[in-house]
Amino acid sequence: MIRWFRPKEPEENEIKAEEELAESPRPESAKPLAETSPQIEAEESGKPEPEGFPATISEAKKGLLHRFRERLSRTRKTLVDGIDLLFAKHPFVDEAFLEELEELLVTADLGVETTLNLINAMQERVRRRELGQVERLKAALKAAMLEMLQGPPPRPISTRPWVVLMVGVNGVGKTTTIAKLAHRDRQEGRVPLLIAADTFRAAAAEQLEVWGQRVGVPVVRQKYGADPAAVVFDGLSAALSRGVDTVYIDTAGRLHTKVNLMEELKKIHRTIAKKLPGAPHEVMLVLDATTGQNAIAQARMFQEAVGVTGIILTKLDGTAKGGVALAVAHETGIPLRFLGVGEGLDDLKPFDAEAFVDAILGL
Ligand SMILES: Nc1nc2c(ncn2[C@@H]2O[C@H](COP(=O)(O)OP(=O)(O)O)[C@@H](O)[C@H]2O)c(=O)[nH]1
Ligand SMILES: [Mg+2]
Repeated sequence: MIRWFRPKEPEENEIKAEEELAESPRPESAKPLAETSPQIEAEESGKPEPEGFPATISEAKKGLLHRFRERLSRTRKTLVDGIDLLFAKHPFVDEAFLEELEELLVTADLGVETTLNLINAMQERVRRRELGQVERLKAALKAAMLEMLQGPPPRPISTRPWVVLMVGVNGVGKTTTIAKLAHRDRQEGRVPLLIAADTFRAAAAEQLEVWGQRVGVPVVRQKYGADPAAVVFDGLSAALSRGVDTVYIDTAGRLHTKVNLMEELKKIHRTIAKKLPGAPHEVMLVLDATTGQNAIAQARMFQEAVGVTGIILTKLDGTAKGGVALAVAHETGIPLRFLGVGEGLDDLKPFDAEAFVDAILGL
């Protein structure tokens, strides 16, 4: 069953969707849309950018960055207040200081292995007495953290349809994150389609449908209890015939039947590859930051079963456990792709190592 959801203003969005699919230049008749977009206006008129226009864009970016930092405030508070306290207690950054810093990093859920790695990176500089001030210590921590977060850049969306298989245990935010990704696609001019392959819970497909309605994208589903691989097969047929740009496949995450879940995911994976050679283009593992170190165990389990290519860490808002991002990246070697910082459609941020480290260290 395919349900096509119309966005609130069907006409305008429909024009947009057609345009987004077409590779030919924007038709004249579509001009009304351009009038609402300062960027298109500036390009089409050939006039120099109006004064103040770049400021508007950077203002918007600043606003987003500000919100991102706000959402990470609990992790930042733990680290920054903790570091300040260490400086108040110790006259020098020495071994005793580092021992306490180690404890602090573990408290912010960086995990033992990742913490030790960071502390080792700092030790040499302590010997050279390079870290006497709080700003220097933070700069050294930042450099060591950035090194840990180095990974391959995300694969650009290079083929149509670009198929993303979303995996993760129950409650981590898979369905919500799919809605956020679809919303992002629409904003960037791509046409997504969603497949409800979590047929295990009756409410799961409905939840995806509600999101589909809200975002204005089609959702392919079957009845409760259907074979998820069959739903995926149907969904991909619809995606191909419709010529959409991106496909997000929502899957079940019940953990108490771990073996079955992994077998089911493998079967879904095989079905996708058979139907569309080269797909899935991303296997995206969703992890909940509030679960702390358990997230790493989950990553290993899914990695073994279906070969994860990217991680989305959710619920970084309102937790002091944001350091788990470093542990996950460092201990699994799987690159972080996006961070979830709230329940709203706009609360998903592409992972930017520097912005993240600055936000948690208060730089
Ligand atoms: N605070 C917060 N809540 C989130 C975030 N992502 C998802 N959630 C919430 O987590 C709950 C479970 O999400 P859901 O998408 O149903 O998880 P699923 O079982 O993996 O599909 C929902 O209440 C979401 O609103 C996030 O980044 N921040
Ligand atoms: Mg779900």
